[in-house]
Amino acid sequence: MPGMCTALYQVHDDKADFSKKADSIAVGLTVGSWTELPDARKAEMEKHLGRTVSIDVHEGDGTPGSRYADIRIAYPDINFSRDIPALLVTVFGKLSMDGRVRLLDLDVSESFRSAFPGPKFGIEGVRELLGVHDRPLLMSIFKSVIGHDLKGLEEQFYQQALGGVDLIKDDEILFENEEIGIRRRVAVCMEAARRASEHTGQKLLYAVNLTGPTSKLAEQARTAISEGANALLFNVLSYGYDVLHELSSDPDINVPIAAHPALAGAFYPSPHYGISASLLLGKLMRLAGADLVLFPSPYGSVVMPKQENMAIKEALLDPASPARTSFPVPSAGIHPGLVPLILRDFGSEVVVNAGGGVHGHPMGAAAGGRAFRQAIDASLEGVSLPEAASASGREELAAAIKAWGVREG
Ligand code: 1AE
Repeated sequence: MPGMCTALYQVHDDKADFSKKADSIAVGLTVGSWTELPDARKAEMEKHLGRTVSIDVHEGDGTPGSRYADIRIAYPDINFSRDIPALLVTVFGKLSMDGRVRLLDLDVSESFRSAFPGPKFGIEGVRELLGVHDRPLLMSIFKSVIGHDLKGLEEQFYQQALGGVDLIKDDEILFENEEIGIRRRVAVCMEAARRASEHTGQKLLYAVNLTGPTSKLAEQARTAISEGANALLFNVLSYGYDVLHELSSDPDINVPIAAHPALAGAFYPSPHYGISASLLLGKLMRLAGADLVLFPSPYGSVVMPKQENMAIKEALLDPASPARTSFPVPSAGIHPGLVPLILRDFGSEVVVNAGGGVHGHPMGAAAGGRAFRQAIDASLEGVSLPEAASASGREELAAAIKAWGVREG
């Protein structure tokens, strides 16, 4: 629809007249009131008026809570500036607190979208930086770093890198401190990456956690990059999508940005309230410029229903969007025994990501990375993990299977 952004809501109500409800949203979130306006004023306000596009009522089975409607409302672009905060406050600001209403999806107009260049690197750009085009990528999470000195951190980084991972990301709870502040951390970790690459022959991206006051983030990112940082991690939801957009469209911040989903559980899990996972962690993250997006998987320790997970993947990869695609990174409680499931559901355009599944390997973190790489290779060859693990040279995978087992489905 030209010049309109369209929101899809699910509204639960046992008795409501959903047609009235839709019109009250369309009017209430745009011109405020309509029928009471004199004709002359109506003519002036017409261009600002929201429109009910569709109402799909599901009467339910009569049990309380089973009746709902999917309601689509279109909002004229001229009502809001071309930024995500303005869009979200328009379509779901006050409404998010007004009854059992959930924002399922948003379709932005071409004009709105044109303000967002999207991911600077995307899947192809990240693959290009790493020189890896023929397999899923592997990321390891820097774990238990609080309380470590620089030396301990460097060693932990080196062990992860030695295992053949493609990316290492900071833990999202690692903030600035005297001992391992971003500048010092980047310097020693990138040196450890260089040493490890002499053994692995691989390139590696280190996604360093960008933290602190919003006004200092861009400067902090530039400092990290000047010390050699080649990727960033960002807790998007605690700062807001607009901050990600600012960082990702800053020409000086020319490294991929990985979006962490911290706080997402405050928005998506309810069937009645909040924002759907695919919009929150899929469409909006890509629009705001995330090159990689982490989210809970359907298989690990923090579980998201598979249908919602697949909807995030679709949003990140949707070819209908002109933006570069963002890498899906299903995470939390991932171990090598889950790799066949991840590849079955996500295909090759995925980053397998693990913290405990790397560091908790019985033979150490380097072996943890190798076990994952062996699991990825076996899955790509169509060989079952137990069979692959019985081959010589894959003792790391055998040990991982003994520790964590293999999930079949
Ligand atoms: C959904 C985010 C997962 C994450 O950030 C994290 O640290 C996971 O750690 P593990 O793999 O569960 O140890």
